[in-house]
Amino acid sequence: AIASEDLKFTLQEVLDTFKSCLSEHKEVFLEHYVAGWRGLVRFMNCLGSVFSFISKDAVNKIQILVNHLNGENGAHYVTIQSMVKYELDSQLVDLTKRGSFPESGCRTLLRLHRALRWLELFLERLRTSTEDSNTSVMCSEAYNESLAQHHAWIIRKAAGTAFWALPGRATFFDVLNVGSPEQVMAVLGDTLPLISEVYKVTEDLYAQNNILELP
Ligand code: 1Q0
Repeated sequence: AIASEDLKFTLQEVLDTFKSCLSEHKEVFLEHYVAGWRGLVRFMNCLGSVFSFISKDAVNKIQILVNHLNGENGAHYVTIQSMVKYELDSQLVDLTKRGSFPESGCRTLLRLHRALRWLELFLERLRTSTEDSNTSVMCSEAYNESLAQHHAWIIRKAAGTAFWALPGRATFFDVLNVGSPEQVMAVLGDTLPLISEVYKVTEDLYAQNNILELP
């Protein structure tokens, strides 16, 4: 296929990537986690330039994690579990205030993890939506229930403004590139449980290690 085909986003593909995140022992492979986010960012880029301040931050965080993965201590970054253990054991994480380790894997991944909760809530709303549902409303409700609680006023304001630029449900489904609305619903139904599971495994890990509020 030609380049434009390769660039084409498909929801199925991204969701499959999240599927491959979990090992049989419920470890989360960082490489696949990051690949899932890459796909989401590609999708967001199709939605227009109002979202570029969001995708810039996401890309930046993805890159930080990729650098850890490809770095000399990359072997410790294969799974989120091994990353957390390594960084905490080696005291490579700022626990109470920002300082020496602004790019720790733990604090960087936590930001994406919180965004994954937004995605879960948003996709759940999409899955149960009807023809006259409003994507901007679904998106801001999901945001207010999740990420907004971790964002300063100015960011909430900017995000809220961007949400109004979201395309309507029909266009949105087209961009997802899966097929008919029924097929979109089916793919969402199959994959949401997987995203929820990745979210839950990560959440439990962070809770056990008491690192859910890293600065
Ligand atoms: C489609 C609309 C996308 C809406 C995404 C909602 C998230 C809004 C976030 C707005 C804030 C971004 C600006 C930077 C914020 C940072 O301050 C913050 C904290 O980091 P730090 O280093 O300052 O402590 N960063 C974050 O909270 C990370 C935010 C990452 C957001 C990644 C969003 C990726 C979205 C993908 C769109 C997918 C569309 C779904 C389609 C279905 C496909 C399965």
